[in-house]
Amino acid sequence: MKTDWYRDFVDLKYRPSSTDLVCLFRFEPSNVSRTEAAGRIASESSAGTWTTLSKLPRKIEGVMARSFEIMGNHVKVAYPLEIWEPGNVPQLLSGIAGNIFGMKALENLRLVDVSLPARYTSHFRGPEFGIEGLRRILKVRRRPITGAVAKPKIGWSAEEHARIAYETWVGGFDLVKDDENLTSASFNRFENRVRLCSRMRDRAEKETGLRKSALINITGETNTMVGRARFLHDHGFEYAMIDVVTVGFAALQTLREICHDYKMAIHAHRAMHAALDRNPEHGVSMLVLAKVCRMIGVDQIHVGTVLGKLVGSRKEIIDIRDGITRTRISSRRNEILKQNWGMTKATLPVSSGGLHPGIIPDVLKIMGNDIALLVSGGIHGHPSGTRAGATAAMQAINATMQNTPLREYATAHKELREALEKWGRLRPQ
Ligand code: CAP
Ligand code: MG
Repeated sequence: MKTDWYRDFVDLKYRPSSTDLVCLFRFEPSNVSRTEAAGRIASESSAGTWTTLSKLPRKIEGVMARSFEIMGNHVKVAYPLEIWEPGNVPQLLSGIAGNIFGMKALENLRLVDVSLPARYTSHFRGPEFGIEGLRRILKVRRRPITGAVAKPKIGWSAEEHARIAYETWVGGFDLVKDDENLTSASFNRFENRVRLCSRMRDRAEKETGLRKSALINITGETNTMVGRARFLHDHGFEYAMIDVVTVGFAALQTLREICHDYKMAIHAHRAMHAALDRNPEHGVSMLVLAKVCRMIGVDQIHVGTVLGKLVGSRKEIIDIRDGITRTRISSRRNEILKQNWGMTKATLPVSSGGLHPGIIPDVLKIMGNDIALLVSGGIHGHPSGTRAGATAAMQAINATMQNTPLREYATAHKELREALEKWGRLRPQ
């Protein structure tokens, strides 16, 4: 007697419709055939269970996912749109990134990419501003947007923090950013920091004649974040920073609505992403996480640097960059699915982690100018201090945009010269 119906979820003749949501998985079966493994993935992530049932009405066929293309260890699965509740990211992930990752029949499983149909993405706002809008806020036309995190990560008082912010701004940077693990500490209360930074921002804007802003971390319990976003808005800040993986996508969706009401942009820090995506054989790729964040509507998100201190290959980072900035993406066998973002705005990629003036030209060569560069240790570690460090990084950007080698530019620019003397073209590990 047939005891399971996994193979009913494999249909190699099926061609997905324009409303199907399609996932690309890489899988390694442990004790079953490839075909059965592919069936199990589609089954457990849609309508199936481990055994045949005494009652299985015909209509269930309409809610079953189908593994429709098996290519070695890769499989494409098509999901009917009807099974996804409009505007519910946690529900989507409970399906396509849920129980399937714990199946004994699989040694490893990787959700490589998801193709989100227009009828699904249309229930989300997408970014409020997009890259163009962010550039308008800061009045920065062509060059990369620049920012720095106060370092050490935590320990400064709110007063000291605001002072570091001021030095960063007058050194030439557009943004200062909180670190991912700084929210509200006894020694640096969120409200104090916001108040003091807003005063320093006004002063820096007056002195430089340029727009300055901050990415202040509101991460916390959802209602706390709502209050903090309002507090930032009341102090004239255009952004709220959220650690999007640790707060969870439900909370991010709530905050996206709040930020819409306040016309604020969301800066997405991705702390904890590597717990999900670092093992290339298993887990959820950063590309998927970043696409989900674009769909919900973060305006900027960390994507990596290629050359800095944190993991991320060039190919992976370029694919993420394209996935969050382009309107149309074509499929690439076993690597990328096609995607049409329609009216969804672009999310600005943020490169951060171990950057300093000496490697800025290489990063820009890979990433292009439509990025935010966060240079933190790489300015606060400058021999002449934070302000000179920010100036040196801006000089490195100017040199790169003029196609002038850094060494040559440094002869007339002392800050850059000092930075190069300390770090050269070091690639931090
Ligand atoms: C960078 C950073 C960022 C990481 C995040 C840090 O500091 O503030 O959080 O870049 O990684 O804490 O390491 P430095 P990613 O500039 O001093 O290295 O962008 O890869 O998500
Ligand atoms: Mg950090």
